[in-house]
Amino acid sequence: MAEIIDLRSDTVTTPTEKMREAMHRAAVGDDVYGEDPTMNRLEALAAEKVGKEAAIFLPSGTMGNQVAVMTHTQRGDEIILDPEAHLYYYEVGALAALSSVQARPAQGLHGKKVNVEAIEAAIRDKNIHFPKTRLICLENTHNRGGGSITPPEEMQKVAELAKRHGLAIHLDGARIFNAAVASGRDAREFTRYADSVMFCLSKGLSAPVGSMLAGNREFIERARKNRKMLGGGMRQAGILAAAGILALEEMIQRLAEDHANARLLAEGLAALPGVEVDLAGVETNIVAMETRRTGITGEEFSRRMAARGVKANASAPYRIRFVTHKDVTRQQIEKALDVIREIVA
Ligand code: TLP
Repeated sequence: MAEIIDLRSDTVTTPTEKMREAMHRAAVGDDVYGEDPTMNRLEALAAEKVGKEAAIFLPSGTMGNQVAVMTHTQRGDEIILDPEAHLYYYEVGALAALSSVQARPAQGLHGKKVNVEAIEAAIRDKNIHFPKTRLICLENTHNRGGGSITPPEEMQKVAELAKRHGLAIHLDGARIFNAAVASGRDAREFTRYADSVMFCLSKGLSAPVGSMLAGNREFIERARKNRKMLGGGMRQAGILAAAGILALEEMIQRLAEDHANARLLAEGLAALPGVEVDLAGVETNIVAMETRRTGITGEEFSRRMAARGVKANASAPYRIRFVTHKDVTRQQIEKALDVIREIVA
């Protein structure tokens, strides 16, 4: 079979041999009773990595985000987030369906400069007609922002605003370790400005399944109850936790390779006629390529690449998103560039 170069997402990464070995040997127990020793080890390690008191394992990042919102809010509350936030854009309307909260999108909640004024303007006062603003959601790195990093100093500004207004902050840190590695900072420098943080084990970190939600002990206790309500209480989940422990112990620093590959890809694309890449915006493992000037839609571009063995998704009518990860080599990036060169020629 011809080689497939899969740049659709870092979610496609497969577990390492060492993870499979560890899963095979994992000590397990019933995690709903809190008796799975491997899971207990993962949850403690995860909490430590992001500087929080406690953490729980969830089957997906989506469930992690939604359990967080459910735990922070009450029915009818309003939450402030970026209109491009994963929580709002890609989670099947779960905010409304599961937590009965209203989303208040505010522009510019991510990137080098956060629009603190837009957040402040979105916070409701006590007028009887208004819903209660309860929560601000941030996303770092920002998926639809092309993997952009929001520096800790910008998060701090949001945290100070939230504190003044008595609001909580949830951080969708699906790729927080990409942000940390790319900026040469500890993940805790980012997460200290959030009351709760979700991060994924099964994206760049390559575990087969799972995400973590971390926060203070009392919050995580209530989140555990909400996870159970959604059917997310798992039994011998140590099999999955074993891979998660390796994800956190061994797979973080190597994300730098994915970032170097993304840069290589971005520079190669920027040199091609017709397509456009904002090079300064490529900070981690995501590259957004605009196709409008070629006249080829994102969907059509995606089809033409797939026919030549390169997979990447359209993320807007004239945009392709490429995501680099452990299972794509530097050499494959060069090959992908050859394919794209053929298409735009
Ligand atoms: N993102 C996926 C798709 O859902 C778009 C991807 O391929 O990038 N937060 C962020 C910032 C994410 O990018 C994702 C996954 C999630 C949450 C949800 O994680 P999962 O897929 O585990 O539910």
